[in-house]
Amino acid sequence: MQTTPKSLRLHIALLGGVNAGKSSFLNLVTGQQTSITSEIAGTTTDVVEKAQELPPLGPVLWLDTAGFGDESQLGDKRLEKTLRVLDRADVALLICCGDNIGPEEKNIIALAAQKNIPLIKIYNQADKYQIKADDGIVVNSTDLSSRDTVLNNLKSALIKVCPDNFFNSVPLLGDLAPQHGNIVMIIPLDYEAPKGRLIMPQVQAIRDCLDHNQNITVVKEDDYAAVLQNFKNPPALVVCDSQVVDRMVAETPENIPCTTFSILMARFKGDLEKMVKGAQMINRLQDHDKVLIAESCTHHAMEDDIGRVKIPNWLKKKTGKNLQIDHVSGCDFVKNPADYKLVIQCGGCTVNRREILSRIYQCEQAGVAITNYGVCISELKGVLKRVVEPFGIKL
Ligand SMILES: Nc1nc2c(ncn2[C@@H]2O[C@H](COP(=O)(O)OP(=O)(O)OP(=O)(O)O)[C@@H](O)[C@H]2O)c(=O)[nH]1
Ligand code: SF4
Ligand SMILES: [Mg+2]
Repeated sequence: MQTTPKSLRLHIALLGGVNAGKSSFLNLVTGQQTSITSEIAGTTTDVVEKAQELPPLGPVLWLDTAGFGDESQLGDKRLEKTLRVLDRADVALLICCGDNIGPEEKNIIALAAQKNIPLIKIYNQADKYQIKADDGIVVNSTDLSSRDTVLNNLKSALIKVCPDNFFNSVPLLGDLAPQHGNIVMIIPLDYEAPKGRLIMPQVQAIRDCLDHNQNITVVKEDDYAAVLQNFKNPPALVVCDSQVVDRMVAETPENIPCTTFSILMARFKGDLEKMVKGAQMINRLQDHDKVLIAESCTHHAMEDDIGRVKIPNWLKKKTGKNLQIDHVSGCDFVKNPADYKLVIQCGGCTVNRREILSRIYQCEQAGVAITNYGVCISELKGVLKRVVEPFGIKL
């Protein structure tokens, strides 16, 4: 954990027609040969990612893409990958040849607007073309001596358009307890727990409590009830792994707020209220309804995997219905979520907030209910009402 995880970086996509100079611009701003450039159209064939610190903005992730208007045989496949970048970009930079806004550029502007992604125009190749437009940053990407000026102009443009939540993101849990308040975390160490470490949501929760000057007690589920007895005053909050949520609720007096790590992530990474609303669909599922389980990474599934095995089994048991359950994993999401009655999204620990919001948006557009693992598990175990109370959500 020496470096900021990818998922917390501001994702900046470099978009434009083939040969506009996207990769050259990336190399200029990163000050190194990050991406291959050439005069051959279609040089960048896949998304190139590069992490960088960009003070005062903080950590960013550049996403160099294959250009629009690639006429080659693989052009459509490359474009499909570029379009997917729009599902995780926080900001888009449109790299233009001079100030030419042709059909490809207009298409990119429309796509970014549709997805609500702020866009900054970069008028590149200023040494070749006369640039009249004044609504973008004028650049010659081959002039390495201009790096500082370009970076300064870019930073001020980014600060103007950056999404508010990048600067003022909701804390993971620091706002749920007072300063110096006591927070108990219940972390089971079953065979699914990685050897010798904690998983990212747990580490992030501990860090967030320290950032908010809160005290943390970490226990295993078998010790929780006894440890609770040791508190002179009740703790301000208890957080557990979803797998033991029913036990935590049973052992936690009504006056102590409690929730799960996954529910904290559902708020931090997306929209908790919408995920809670989506979970209500579980009780309305009918025979032959299709349910999609969407995982944001391609981790190696364990024998008793939560998404592959546990949730499908609990879902079938709770509903008593004959459901068709499909899975997707990684950056891919279904083209048409309307085929499904319910989408159950994973916690999304490896992706950014915008990517989860984009999936929520696609489901909303298609009129499909979406929830996430943590919310779904709590609903399936009959304790959702209790674990969303700390967020002021009433069921
Ligand atoms: N004169 C000049 N040439 C540039 C500038 N920016 C890029 N080029 C040249 O234009 C050609 C294409 O640049 P790339 O950076 O590979 O363009 P790209 O948009 O990444 O292209 P694809 O990956 O093929 O879509 C290269 O030969 C660059 O050296 C610029 O500002 N001025
Ligand atoms: S929560 Fe999602 S992104 Fe994180 S490890 Fe699980 S499947 Fe991967
Ligand atoms: Mg390129």
